[in-house]
Amino acid sequence: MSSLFPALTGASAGRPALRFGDRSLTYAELAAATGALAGRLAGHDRVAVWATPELETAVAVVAALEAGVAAVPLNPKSGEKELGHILNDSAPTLVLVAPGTELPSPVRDLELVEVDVHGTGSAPGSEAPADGPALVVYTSGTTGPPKGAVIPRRAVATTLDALADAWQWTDEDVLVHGLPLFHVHGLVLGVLGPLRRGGSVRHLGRFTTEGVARELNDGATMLFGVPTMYHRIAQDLPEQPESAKALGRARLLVSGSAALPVHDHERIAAATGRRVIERYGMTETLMNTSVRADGEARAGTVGVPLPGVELRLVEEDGTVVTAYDGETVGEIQVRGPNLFTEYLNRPDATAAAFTADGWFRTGDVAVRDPDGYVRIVGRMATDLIKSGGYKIGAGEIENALLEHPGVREAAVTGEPDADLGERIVAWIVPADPQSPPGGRELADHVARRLAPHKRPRVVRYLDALPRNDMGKIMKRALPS
Ligand code: MCA
Ligand code: AMP
Repeated sequence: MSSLFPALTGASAGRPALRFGDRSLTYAELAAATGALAGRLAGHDRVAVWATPELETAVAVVAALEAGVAAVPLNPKSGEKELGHILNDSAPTLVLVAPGTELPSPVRDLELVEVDVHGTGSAPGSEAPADGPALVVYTSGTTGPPKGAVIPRRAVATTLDALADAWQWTDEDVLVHGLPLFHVHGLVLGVLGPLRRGGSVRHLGRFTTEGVARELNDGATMLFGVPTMYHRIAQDLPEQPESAKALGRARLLVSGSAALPVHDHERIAAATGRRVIERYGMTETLMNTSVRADGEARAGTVGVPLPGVELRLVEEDGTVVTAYDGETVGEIQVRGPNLFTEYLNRPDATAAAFTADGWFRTGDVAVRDPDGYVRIVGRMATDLIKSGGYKIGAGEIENALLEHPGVREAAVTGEPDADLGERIVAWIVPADPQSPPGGRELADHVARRLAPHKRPRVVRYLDALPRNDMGKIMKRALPS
């Protein structure tokens, strides 16, 4: 029996597992397809997955997990520089793709294996160890290229079981979402979650309010989204009374990856009669806290620690906060079986991420209400930007901008944005003040090298960047 996905070998054979557009697989079909592919993958160490929002991505990742092989999901929109870094760092031995996919260099140089979603076979019988790697997911830091968080099989299993407890998530649930499949939210929670429960997922390919409403009217019970998606739903509902009714029918509306503004919470509650609940997680920790299905859905909070997760708040001087007063602020530190094991090839970064007594430093700053509800109030690093639910490091974009011949100096900041949460702003000192590079050109430059979601949405030109006596850029002194 599969330890991560019991339903693959259980009594669920004829039940629907996955649906992407008009293509779907039952558990029996999924078991056959992943079994065949797992046989092909056995003996490999790490494989890449070209993570388009398609059936093939789900089959590829489940097959790798069944084979005990670590999967590295790749953003199909990543630019050459970002892909080059991830492939160099993770060194996959092959890449799994949907048939007919045109791959850009440098992925083209890998051995390519097309995923057959109608394949038949059975997975190798041996079980991989619980602390073995399941996924390597790349996540941005404040400076330098993204780091590969190695997520063990144990973390995937425990986080999904903790969420099942918090959300009363069962095999009766049908999840709808339109999240990308190369991050934890869309892949681990949004695909592996329903499959671990023996329930099903319907992926929209692309998020729209209408698509969500259609599925909720047709038997879906839960919705997962980032705040930008809920913001867009809140904007659409006044003109879409039918969508409001459909959302009102959902058993659970869950938001995460960034804070959902209270205004959007309230607009959705007013239009649908249902409250969105928030959960809080990170690539490195999977899920830490959540509002429980049977708890109070209080806007502006991320609920209580999940079963098995130890959470503490620590002040800047190292004092552990003991107060539950809704006021005393500290960094969230966590411990538990939900954590990653390391940043791949980065022992320095791994060591820096933990305290001496083994707590992971999240960098998120919070207070705790008297009943234990956690309220995130900020982030320690101003150089981390959350835009559309994506974590984006300012340093990475600055480096890309500095590679443009028209840029002499560059600084990147995040600015509040009603739709994206934060938007990326590039402050540029042009090489030639008479003909500065255009905003569109710089956005395309970053999108081509890194990824479209990392492109600056606003470009501002300066004669010089504000610097302190040591020559360090003072971002707080940039004109707002
Ligand atoms: C625009 N596009 C471009 C360019 N400009 N492409 C190339 N070059 C350019 N210069 C394309 C974009 O790729 C996109 O394509 C389309 O134009 C629209 O772009 P944009 O406005 O940026 O995007 P959007 O469609 O408005 O996206 C909003 C979104 C998205 C759907 C909310 O931001 C999103 O999917 N966010 C989810 C992030 C996420 O899952 N985070 C989880 C990580 P196309 O439309 O074809 O894509 S956090 C996590 O995992 C932790 C554990 C947690 O707690 O959850
Ligand atoms: P990532 O590394 O992309 O997985 O993003 C993790 C970060 O997203 C966390 O450190 C938080 O800053 C943020 N985050 C995730 N969920 C929430 C939430 N519900 N509310 C506020 N911030 C969140």
